[in-house]
Amino acid sequence: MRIDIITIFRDYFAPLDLSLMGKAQQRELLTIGVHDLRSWTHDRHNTVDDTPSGGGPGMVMLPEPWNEALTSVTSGASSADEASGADAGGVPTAEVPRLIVPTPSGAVFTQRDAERLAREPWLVFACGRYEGIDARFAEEAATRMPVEELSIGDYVLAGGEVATLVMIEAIARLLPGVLGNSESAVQDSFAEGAMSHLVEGPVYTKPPVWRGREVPPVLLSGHHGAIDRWRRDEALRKTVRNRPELLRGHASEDLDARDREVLAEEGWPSSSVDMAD
Ligand code: 6GU
Repeated sequence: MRIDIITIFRDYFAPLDLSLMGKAQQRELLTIGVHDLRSWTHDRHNTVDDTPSGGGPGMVMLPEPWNEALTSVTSGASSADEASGADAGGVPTAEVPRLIVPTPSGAVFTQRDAERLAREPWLVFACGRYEGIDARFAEEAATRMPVEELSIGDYVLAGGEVATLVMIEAIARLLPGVLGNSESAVQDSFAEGAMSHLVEGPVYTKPPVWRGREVPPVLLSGHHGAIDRWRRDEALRKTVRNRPELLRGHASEDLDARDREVLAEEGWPSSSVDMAD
């Protein structure tokens, strides 16, 4: 997968060279280019924003630098100041990328979106700051490529950079070969499948007793059936306590008799599991 990021703060993306995503890049499973929006300004002050039309607080990003940046990045040409190793280089893996515009007014990014976007060959992230990017930029881009506005949750960040890091990490760890066998993504909380409505329960390692606290004996029993059942019990308990909305409206046919027993112990009204909304 190729990812291009357009931003006025390239330094935000230094963590992409670390750990999992650094290794994915070294192994060429992922190619990331980070581009400075100001490279596509033409005035002495490298202006990227102006006052909002109609008045109001803050500043709005100008559509023209964004359009020039997107045109340049998507035609494979790199700007002069990026010759020093920042350019993703190489031939794009698709004719046209999907443009992601991170914004608190976008649709909420979920594990389903991470799974869907991990199947794309080429993504471009347009990181707005201030009060956002002039809406005509996304309209214009949409005549040339698919565009989606995405938020990472119901709170407001200072710009799209951190949200972009979050989305890229969620996507990159799903790319084939990025996670080792030992850290498979299929069992994650929220991963598609039978357990997608449950968060994961607690985990333990060595020593078996630490400061008088035991690892639950079933985990040391070697009985895989009993271990799986215990893990599901704990996942159900934690979901009721921390994320009841994940269970609410969930199809009751996915719950067995033991599930219902555990939920009842947690004080979960059995009738509400059956309310499919
Ligand atoms: Cl994508 N951007 C900003 N600025 N704030 C956010 C967000 C994005 N998602 C949640 N809050």
